Amino acid sequence: MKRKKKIALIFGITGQDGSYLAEFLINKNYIIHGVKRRSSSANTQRIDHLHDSINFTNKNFFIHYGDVTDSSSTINLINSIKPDEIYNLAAQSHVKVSFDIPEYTANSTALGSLRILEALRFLKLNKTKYYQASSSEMFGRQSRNKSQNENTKFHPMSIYGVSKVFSYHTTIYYREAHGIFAANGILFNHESPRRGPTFVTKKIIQALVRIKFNKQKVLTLGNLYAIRDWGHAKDYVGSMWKILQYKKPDDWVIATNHIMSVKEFVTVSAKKLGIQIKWINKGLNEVGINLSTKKKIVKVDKKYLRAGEVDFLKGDYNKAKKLLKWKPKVSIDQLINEMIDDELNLYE
Ligand code: NAP
Ligand code: G4F
Repeated sequence: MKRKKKIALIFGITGQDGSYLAEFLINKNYIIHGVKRRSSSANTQRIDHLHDSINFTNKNFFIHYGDVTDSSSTINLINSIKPDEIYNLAAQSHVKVSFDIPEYTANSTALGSLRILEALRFLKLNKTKYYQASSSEMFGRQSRNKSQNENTKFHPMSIYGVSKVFSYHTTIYYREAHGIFAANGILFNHESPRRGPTFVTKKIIQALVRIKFNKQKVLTLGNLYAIRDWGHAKDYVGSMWKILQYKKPDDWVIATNHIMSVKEFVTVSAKKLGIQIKWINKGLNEVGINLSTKKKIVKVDKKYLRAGEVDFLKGDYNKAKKLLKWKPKVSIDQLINEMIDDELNLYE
């Protein structure tokens, strides 16, 4: 007998992770429903190519308007689709922006998960599995040189981080109190050519390529000394699926355990583009000079500094490695190469 195709509902399908997850699930033969927000200009660039994909037909890919700040659309969608798996990737996901729009951030990033989980409880869909996109930003202020794992205490430093802690605990609450298969993936920073342009990796690579082609003079950054554990988004969406296939719902750190500072990321990326940077001065006066042209190409501006900063993130993903058999496949070096190549393609 032919096995029934699984149905996945992805909130946040138009984002970096949503688009890779949709590709991943297409290859696993899922029927995919994605939720997009209404916007005044196109916001589906990351998934438009999927319409031409070999495995795609109008019978297995559906996009719906919706918004996780809107309870009625959320419950109506879940009720009509009755998915086997829900991936909640929807969020106001920019940490710095959460300082400017804290209330909206809490409404989408914190209460969004509550609306979805409460819909599952209300509709008695107790077979539907729920994935929550939790974040290493929840760890917040931590001592340096110590990896964070599933037992590390949270100390969020932004309303984004606080909102993610709310969603993390809400997920566990629905699991323990209402028996829903609800799991948290605590993902460390993950990037790709599809990363939004205001996140630091994409911003750096876009600017350095523009500088190389004389389209931009200077790259202006904030804290050069923040350290992150950067992985590849394509790798990480596989862990989301594995988390929902595990025999019981649980909470999982997903990371690479390799770290790099923002400053090193600039230096390494520039070198790959044939630009040698010499760093001089300190603090807000620190600048990066292009050794061959002697021109200032990197500077610091306090407008990019954060009221609450997370200085050090390094993930210990041993639990996922042991039980989910998940490990990262793409190194930071390969990630930077891919992001640079993608950017260079625009010019060549
Ligand atoms: P992203 O590119 O910013 O995508 C966020 C998605 O959420 C977009 O599809 C966005 O729609 C959608 N969205 C925003 N507000 C919404 C709302 N009110 N209702 C419905 N959808 C809404 O983020 P990402 O990098 O793919 O990350 C995916 C998730 O993982 C996010 O929850 C993020 O917080 C979390 N996370 C990310 C990382 C990382 O390093 N990337 C690490 C840990 C956790 P538009 O396209 O219309 O904006
Ligand atoms: O690229 P970022 O904006 O990412 P951040 O704040 O770590 O958040 C990302 O990762 C989280 C997981 O830990 C996700 F939950 C979240 O959704 C998002 O995907 O900044 C990285 C670091 C920060 O310390 C920031 O202060 O880079 C520093 N930075 C320095 N100059 C800058 C800049 N960040 C940005 N965005 N822009 C700058 O000019």
